Amino acid sequence: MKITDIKIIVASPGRNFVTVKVMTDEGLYGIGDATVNGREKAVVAYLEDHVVPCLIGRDPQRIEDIWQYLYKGAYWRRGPITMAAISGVDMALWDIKAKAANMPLYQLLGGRSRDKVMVYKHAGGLDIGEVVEGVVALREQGLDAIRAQVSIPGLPPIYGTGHSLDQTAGGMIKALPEEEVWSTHKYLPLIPRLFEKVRDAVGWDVHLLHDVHHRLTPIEAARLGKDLEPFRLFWLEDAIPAELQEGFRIIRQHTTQPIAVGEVFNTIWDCQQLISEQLIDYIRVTSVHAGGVTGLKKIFDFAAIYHVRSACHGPMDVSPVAMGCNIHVDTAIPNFGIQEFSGYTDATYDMFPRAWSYDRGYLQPGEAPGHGVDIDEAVAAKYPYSPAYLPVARLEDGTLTSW
Ligand code: CS2
Ligand code: MG
Repeated sequence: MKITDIKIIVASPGRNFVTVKVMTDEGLYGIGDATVNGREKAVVAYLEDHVVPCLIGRDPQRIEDIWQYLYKGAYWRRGPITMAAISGVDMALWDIKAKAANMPLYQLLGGRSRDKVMVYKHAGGLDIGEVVEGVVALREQGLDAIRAQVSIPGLPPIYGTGHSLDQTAGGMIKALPEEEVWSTHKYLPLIPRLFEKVRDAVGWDVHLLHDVHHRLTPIEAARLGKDLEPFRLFWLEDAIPAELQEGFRIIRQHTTQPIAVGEVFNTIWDCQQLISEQLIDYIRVTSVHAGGVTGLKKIFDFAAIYHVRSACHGPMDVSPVAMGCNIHVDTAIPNFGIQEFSGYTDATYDMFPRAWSYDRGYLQPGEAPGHGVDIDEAVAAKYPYSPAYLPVARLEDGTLTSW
């Protein structure tokens, strides 16, 4: 089998998506996701100028070899743009291989390890009462795991703290980056109060999660972890930026609160220390940003040795193609933890016909050969690229800060 052509399709049915379509001389084709939110065109250029020309004529069945060729062969290793490009190609090649085998992808990964894939969805609001209502509503919709986020009184709502259920993340995603204001001392006492009220409303038989969006220092995160212990959260996510992996030791020394991190990680090297020192409990890498099915499987297998469980990142900017790959991996691995699932716009669902399905808090990969997700190029053509950026965050005195 030979690769004859590779198309890069960019479309915005709500969020911008970069989709890779690998064609072969045997008529089989495969689909991959290569989206990096807010930097989409950098991946398109990397793919079109530097990856596609090198792959024409190669055997698409040599998935590992092509992965190594793109990773080691570039000399410039890792990084979100390179790894998204590799991820998009890798997903498409696994799709082709599983279609050629006439099997759903999870069968090639070892078969089912579970009957269904548990997801969490998000409840947000401008005040605690509104968040509680959102959590109760999701519980009624069958969710066994719910992330709760609230706006900070005295500050305008910012990304990931208020309403985040629509495609613009509550109006925080703009054609140029919005500048937001952050205050740790206003935030820290608020979150335990939020979870006290949520527990009062929905009880203890539901998993509750919280995302800090990298906004704290290690000792602040340790404080928050201790304060949240009475409410037994499933996890505290992205409490600190993770460039400094040993920062997590400080959090660990102070609290038994389970810790999750990894949505911006690209390779095993971004989390090797976090995993091998057992500084985290959930690793949140996702197929589109961590090297495709190949990269994800290697990271999760490594994590399994250290009792770290999987938790693929799955917001609206991870396309239904990557979501499909995640669900197949989630179904097959022994150390599955949870899958984030925000859902998509109707236009996004129209653009990506798929075998996977969602029902009352759980996902299924479906039984179609391959990863089961396709792209309708006629639908994609109706939704051209539209610039969209995540916000930036400043302290109240104007200092630029992490988020
Ligand atoms: C978030 C995301 O899903 C999450 O946990 O952190 O909304 C994240 O901010 C975006 O995917 C960034 O592109
Ligand atoms: Mg997050």
